[in-house]
Amino acid sequence: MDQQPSPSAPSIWAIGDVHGCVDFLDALLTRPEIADEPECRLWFVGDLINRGPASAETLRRVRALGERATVVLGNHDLRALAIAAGSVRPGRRDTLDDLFNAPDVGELLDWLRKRPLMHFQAGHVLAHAGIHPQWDAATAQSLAEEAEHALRGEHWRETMHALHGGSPRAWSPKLRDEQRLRFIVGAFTRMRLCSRDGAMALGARSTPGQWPQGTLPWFDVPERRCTNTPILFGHWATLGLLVRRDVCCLDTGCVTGGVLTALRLGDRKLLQVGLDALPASAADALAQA
Ligand SMILES: [Mn+2]
Repeated sequence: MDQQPSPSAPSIWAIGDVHGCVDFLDALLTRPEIADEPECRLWFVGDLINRGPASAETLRRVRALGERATVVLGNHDLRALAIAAGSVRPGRRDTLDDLFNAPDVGELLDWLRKRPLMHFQAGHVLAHAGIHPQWDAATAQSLAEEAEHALRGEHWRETMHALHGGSPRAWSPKLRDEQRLRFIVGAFTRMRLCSRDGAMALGARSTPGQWPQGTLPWFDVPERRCTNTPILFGHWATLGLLVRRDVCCLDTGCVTGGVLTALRLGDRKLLQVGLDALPASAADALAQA
């Protein structure tokens, strides 16, 4: 499960937040480094949808990759599920109409809500926002499974209702019921800044240089537990590309004028596609969106 891939194993590419930008995704997947290895694996950091123009088509594209694709849930993926469950109303910045009006919306959302919150394989961890500093990989995996179970079952709409509301800032294994669920899901999908004791500052200004006093990125919290397994995450476009031994942020903001990034796990080769890699018609449509 957590072994390094053997030299003959297929490459694994971790891919940043797509946010409905299916043209960026298509351009990335046709790059020869990926297209010439049809067996390679594609790990998506979540937030496949919303904000961008083509949420339904993005979900169809990734779902069609079958076992080649591993997807973890992001906060925008959960937001679509919350809207579908009637827990929240769409806001001005949501661009999910193409998904909700799609003939296959039911299938696509059922597929989406059965994705995990965390994936641990080939000596790497994949999670949308990261791994809470007080959790080691095994603890995180077991907490992710608790929440995944609640999202996968037939009572998933009740789970979405329970997620709506304030989360405790500090983790305690004694948290129960919706407080526990909200903390777990918040850590995996929304965390950016924490205080030095590991309390999450959800909703704090997270643009570098504007962090509230006393907060720091979750991955720089002293005595963080999951440091021996590199963590691949997204969710933090203002932080942008970060490639360290222990953490890699791959959200490079393709939906806000940036690029879509892929990182190959074995040798950390980077691939990026920007507007200039798109067909002119797609670039025009995005510029007008
Ligand atoms: Mn996100």
